[in-house]
Amino acid sequence: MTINEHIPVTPVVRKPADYRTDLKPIWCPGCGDFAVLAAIQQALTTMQIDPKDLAIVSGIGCSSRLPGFLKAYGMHTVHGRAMPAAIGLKLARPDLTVMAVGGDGDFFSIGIGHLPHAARRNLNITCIVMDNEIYGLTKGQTSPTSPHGHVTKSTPEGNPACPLHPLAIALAGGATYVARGFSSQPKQLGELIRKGMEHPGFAFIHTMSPCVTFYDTYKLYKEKVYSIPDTHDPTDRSAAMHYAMERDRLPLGLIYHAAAECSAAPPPPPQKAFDTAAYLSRYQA
Ligand SMILES: Cc1ncc(C[n+]2csc(CCOP(=O)(O)OP(=O)(O)O)c2C)c(N)n1
Ligand code: SF4
Ligand SMILES: [Mg+2]
Repeated sequence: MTINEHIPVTPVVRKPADYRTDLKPIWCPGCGDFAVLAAIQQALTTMQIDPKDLAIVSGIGCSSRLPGFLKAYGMHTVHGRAMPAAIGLKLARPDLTVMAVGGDGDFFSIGIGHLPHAARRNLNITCIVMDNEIYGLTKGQTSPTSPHGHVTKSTPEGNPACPLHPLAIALAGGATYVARGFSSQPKQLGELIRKGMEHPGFAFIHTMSPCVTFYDTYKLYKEKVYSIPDTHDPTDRSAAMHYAMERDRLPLGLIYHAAAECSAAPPPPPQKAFDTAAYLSRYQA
């Protein structure tokens, strides 16, 4: 018996505030991203994740400032590249819980090529999009989720294009967990994020997160949102696609969750040791 066995060990119990850094968000008062930050803190607290085991990666945008406000490893990368940076990080450090966060411009405009590939590889990454249907940071240009006809500085005659369907893109790519939350319902959002983090494959959480300064959609969203009924079978991808394609209403909750046997990322194929000399010989004249 050692001396240490007589010393009672008090387990560390982390509270939501323990996950916050001293950096104060410079988001506009009322920005939906505050609620997303709080929902992530709620999920981390429920899971009691140790900040040293967590990495949060973002692109560029108001929403992409989020990693700075949370105690974790953080990477504030370049516009549209949160996902490739998160993929590289996850491959290099599979022991870390990895989250990729950012805005609709970041994930669906310049960065759209990366999302379906991360989804089809089913890497164990939680992707949280804060969708305000506008470019907030650059002062209110039309984004790929802005409504048809929307008048902004970049579309003074009205947006000529129709918005894309973020949930459908994630589903079509093969994401094994797909959900939607709303900043005005942070408790539900926190639960959806927690379940996404616990999911062993690629989790996509679409958050309706209004920009009060350039496109205040709180009232509009409150009229459009509804809860996905309990009768929905989340393992049914066709039924999930039906919810994903809705435009006039905004279904909230768990849309798709692959059956357990399809959830986990596939194991990598067996690797041979890399033969540098043989590889370089291919380039010899
Ligand atoms: C390569 C590149 N192109 C354009 C920009 C300018 N830019 C910065 S953030 C942004 C869009 C931000 O919109 P979104 O991702 O929706 O984030 P939000 O600010 O709305 O949260 C743009 C176009 C940039 N930083 N880098
Ligand atoms: S400009 Fe919009 S998105 Fe950016 S912090 Fe302000 S309210 Fe939020
Ligand atoms: Mg945006």
